[in-house]
Amino acid sequence: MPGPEFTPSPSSGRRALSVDDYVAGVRAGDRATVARAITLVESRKAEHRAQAQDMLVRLLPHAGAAHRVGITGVPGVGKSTFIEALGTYLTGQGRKVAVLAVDPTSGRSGGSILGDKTRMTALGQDANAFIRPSPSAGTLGGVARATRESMVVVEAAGYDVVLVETVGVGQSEVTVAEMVDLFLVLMLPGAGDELQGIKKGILEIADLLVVNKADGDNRPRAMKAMREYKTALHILQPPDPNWTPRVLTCSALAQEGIDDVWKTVEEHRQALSQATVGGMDAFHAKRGGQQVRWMWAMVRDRLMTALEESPSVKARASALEAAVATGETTPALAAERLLEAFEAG
Ligand SMILES: Nc1nc2c(ncn2[C@@H]2O[C@H](COP(=O)(O)OP(=O)(O)OP(=O)(O)O)[C@@H](O)[C@H]2O)c(=O)[nH]1
Ligand SMILES: [Mg+2]
Repeated sequence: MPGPEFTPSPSSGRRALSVDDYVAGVRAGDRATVARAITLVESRKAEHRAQAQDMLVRLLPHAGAAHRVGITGVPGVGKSTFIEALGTYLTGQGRKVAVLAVDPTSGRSGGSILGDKTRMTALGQDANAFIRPSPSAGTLGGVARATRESMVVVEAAGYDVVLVETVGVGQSEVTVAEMVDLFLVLMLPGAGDELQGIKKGILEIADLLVVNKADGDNRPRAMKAMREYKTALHILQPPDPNWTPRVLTCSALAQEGIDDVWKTVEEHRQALSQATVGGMDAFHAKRGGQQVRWMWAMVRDRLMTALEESPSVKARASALEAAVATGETTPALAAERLLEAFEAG
């Protein structure tokens, strides 16, 4: 059945799937299995983690062919409307589109995308689209891990475009920019000069800015905003030396300018594929760099968790915290003691 799918646990009330079942179902593009495979990667239970990693290793050779596009913008800018327009445009071109989301604030309600089902009615019923709300795993790191691994699942299932939406809370844009090929920021018309409350850092990670709602009375203001963003981007160091960020306008509602957006995504892919970085093409170098940074991020996460859960660290932490707070000892010496306790096990 098309539309957002979610299951509380990979095996709740159903026959448990083996890794072979998952791999075969995902490779066959079976929607129900794809949904369950994503539920598996979202799980934090040790047994599920182990099964998920076995599955992912086998899916990995079949993943990687998709265009990965991150999409962000302030609330109300039109992200859902835009994803609906771009998604249906792409399925109309014969592509298969997966929509994932990174929203660490989504809690248990199933994420922002779900609440927006009304704005994604066509895409939600499109047999060639798969919409998945943000995992409600809590921390940004946990949500990002699940989304990256979900990306492997949908790509191995044959989705050749993956759109990753983020609401832009805290660090989530940077996190999403690190898992996609191109990071697209939607902007509102008419507020270009004051950067409309959007974090300025966002311009530094954008590969493509699209001023949405360029329709009706908004058109002239959208054009003006486009010029202002072009100027603003001009003075910034581009995030990728092989690509100069572009600014476009569109109307997600009227479905205008969507084709130009996609053409630009393809030009970006081509520009990176044709450039060379350290003996490989810049496109694969970018993805490779993302994977390596992600590996180290996971190492840091795991080490921090192990440290925080270490009984010997716990045993000494509060006394050392107190000693640091009252100035009895220095933070550096206390840190030394904690690490000694951790290493001693
Ligand atoms: N005129 C016009 N209105 C638009 C356009 N795109 C979206 N809207 C309207 O803007 C409002 C917000 O659109 P959404 O797509 O829900 O925006 P969003 O960014 O997903 O919002 P959040 O999910 O709350 O972050 C809706 O009323 C849309 O109909 C557009 O291109 N032109
Ligand atoms: Mg929305």
